[in-house]
Amino acid sequence: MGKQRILQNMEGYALSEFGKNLKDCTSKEKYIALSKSTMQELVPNWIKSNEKFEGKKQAYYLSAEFLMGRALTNNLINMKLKSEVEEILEEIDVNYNVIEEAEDDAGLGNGGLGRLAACFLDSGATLDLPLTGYGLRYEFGIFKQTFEDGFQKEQGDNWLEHGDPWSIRRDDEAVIVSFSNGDVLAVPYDTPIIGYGQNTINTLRLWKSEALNNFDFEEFNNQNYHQSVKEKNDAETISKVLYPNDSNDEGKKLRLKQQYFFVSASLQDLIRKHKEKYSSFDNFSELHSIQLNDTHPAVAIPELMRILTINENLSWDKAWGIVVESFAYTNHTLLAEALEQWPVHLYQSLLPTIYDIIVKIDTQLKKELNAKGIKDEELADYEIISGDCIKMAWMSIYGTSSTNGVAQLHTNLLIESELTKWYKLFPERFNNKTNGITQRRWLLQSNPELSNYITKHLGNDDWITNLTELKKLEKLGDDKGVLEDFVNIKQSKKNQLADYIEEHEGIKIDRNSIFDIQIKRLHEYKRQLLKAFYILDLYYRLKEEPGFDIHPRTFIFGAKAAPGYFRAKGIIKYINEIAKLINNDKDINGKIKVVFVENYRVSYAEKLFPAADVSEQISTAGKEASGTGNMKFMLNGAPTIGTYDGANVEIVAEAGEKNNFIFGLRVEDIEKIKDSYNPKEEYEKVKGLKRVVDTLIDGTFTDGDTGMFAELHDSIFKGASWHRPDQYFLMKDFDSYRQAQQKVNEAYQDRLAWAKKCWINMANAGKFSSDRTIKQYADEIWKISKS
Ligand code: GL9
Repeated sequence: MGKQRILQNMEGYALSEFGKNLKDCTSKEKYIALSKSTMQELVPNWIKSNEKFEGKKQAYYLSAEFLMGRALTNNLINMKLKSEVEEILEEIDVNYNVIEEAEDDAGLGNGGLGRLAACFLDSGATLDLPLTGYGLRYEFGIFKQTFEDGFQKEQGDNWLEHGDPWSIRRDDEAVIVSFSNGDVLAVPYDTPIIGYGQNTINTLRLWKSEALNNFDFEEFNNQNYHQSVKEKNDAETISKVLYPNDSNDEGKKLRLKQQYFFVSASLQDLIRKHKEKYSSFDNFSELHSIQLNDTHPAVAIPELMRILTINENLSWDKAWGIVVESFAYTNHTLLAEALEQWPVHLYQSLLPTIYDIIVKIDTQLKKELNAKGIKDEELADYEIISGDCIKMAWMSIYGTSSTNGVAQLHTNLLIESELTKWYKLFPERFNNKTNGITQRRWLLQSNPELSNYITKHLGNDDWITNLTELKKLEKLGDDKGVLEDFVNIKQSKKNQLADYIEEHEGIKIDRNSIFDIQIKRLHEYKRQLLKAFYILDLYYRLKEEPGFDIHPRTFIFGAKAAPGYFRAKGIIKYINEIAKLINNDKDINGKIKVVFVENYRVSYAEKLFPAADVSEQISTAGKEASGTGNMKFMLNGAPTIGTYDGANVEIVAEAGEKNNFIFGLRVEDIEKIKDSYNPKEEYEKVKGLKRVVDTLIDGTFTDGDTGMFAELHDSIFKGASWHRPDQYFLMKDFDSYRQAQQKVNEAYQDRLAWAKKCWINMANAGKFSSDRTIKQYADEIWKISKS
């Protein structure tokens, strides 16, 4: 590929779009010119790639969230163009990093579930599999977070302000989506998903909502200016903003509109393409496999029934067979508050036809259950429409041929407890697909230093598309020279992060301290508050216990709290108060520092994971379905301090218990104690615990009279109508966590022994490539194959 051509394209774009010479463009404009010029290079291959899958079975990933992050570097790497582009830019005196940083994250997701979808697309294209993503093109992604006096504030994320150079609008493929109160237009925007090596380029198709008529001239003439643009505004509201809830179902009408909007548009798209080629639907499920990413797109089940029976005149039974064969469902959580249940009246008023179909599905289910010998009294346990609620999880299991959990422990819990009844009905439908992450973004892109070192020692870069190759490095874990190099690489990533934190958070951190990092959404079950208590205890001991000493530590947090989640916001404020106290206390000599980074997001994560010494995965056992951050730390060589939860279990099984720091109650322990658990006992008994917990109410810190801290205190001792006191067992796990942290401190003293633990974690991360996960989906659920 001609360097000259990329540069020429950039110059041309700068002139025609910005009316400037390239050299006079802002960094943002240069970023756009470079991205557009890259698009010109890849689009011919994209078109070819689409053609090669024609007539073959394809898979479709329906998801309300795709947390893509930045595209430029990822695309250049996958096109194997990155170093060439760096050289081109150098020639015109432009620093690539400045251009890279000019790109806004595409933050169209909340956390793990949305980022998983992004990793899956990368793996699908790299494995040369026909996998298309379908979702919503939110105008505003996950909010921008700032801290004001330690409180989280949210700002709108206007990521499209300067346009998105990576997507192409396709007006010719727009479809109409009908609601009871009118029709809206769904316009697709296509983004190329470039497989590593560029042999396959798949598509992420995101729908934007628009009005059929943007402007009512008659209303305008009658001076009703609001009315004249009302249809436009109402329609555009649907894809305006991502709901910022993590694992919490809000049950809002606009959210239901979003779900139906993108699901209906996507299915109409598939049906139209199918009908262009075939005159019947007999082969529809042989050519399409549609994965439902949680229950968010579960309305696809009645929607496809509607299209097939009403629009296409198929019999109910025939249509039902196609639906069940075509769909598969992934469950991502056991948290009760996340299980979607829609009020019947919302469906009735907004989607009456769909509601009638759900009633029929429910009636059919009950007949089927009766036929299987299940008595009328027991039907309530299964019914999809239950009182005034529609249970989306039940519909998703009944209307698909596969239900999977996202880590072995999670799948076991689904089968043994939450979904036992369903498992007994349809055992063949249940399966596990342990999550994974793409090594292209989470190692090759974010940690080029370690990537080069790995490639050097393996003698090739096969690991980029076959991560289990890393296992061959395990035997170097006793080579002192290797371990020293490894420590130096980690140090350089720590230095880079320290520079970035100094610049962006205004905090100087000790580069030789242990970088102990917890980055994930803020949620009580993830127990950031447990870590806060531990840090405070450490601080008091350092101040008061003569002779108590530790290796310096920097505790780094990154987390957004859902804007309406009062307790989560209280925890952020509390940690920021602790940070203020500790970071300003000269007595402790900088031994510990606490940094809560602002606006944690994918592009920040890329700087944090490679620099970590310790990975914090401390959720209450049984609550974190899988976790995927845990895998990103492991791949970059950080041991886990964590509970036996989610994929932590599998991480430890791969890398060895002795190379990680496992603590706390297990699922079985919690089962045994939960009915008689009294947090007060632990609080009184465990040395130092009272002192730290009391700071929530004794005036040590101020919450600005919001009552946040007292409420956190109540969450531990009082409970509420919806939960028991200390439902996440912070008091019970505190001492065990503290002991595990003490072991981390001791283990770190022996630098080479520590480096070996890190090395073995990295060498055993192969299983956690999303390439492995996607291969399993492709072989076992979708039944799709390479071109
Ligand atoms: C989640 C689980 O909580 C995570 O444990 C899991 O790793 C991911 C991906 O399977 O799914 N389920 C869920 O609702 N979220 C998850 O992260 N929440 C968000 O992504 C907001």
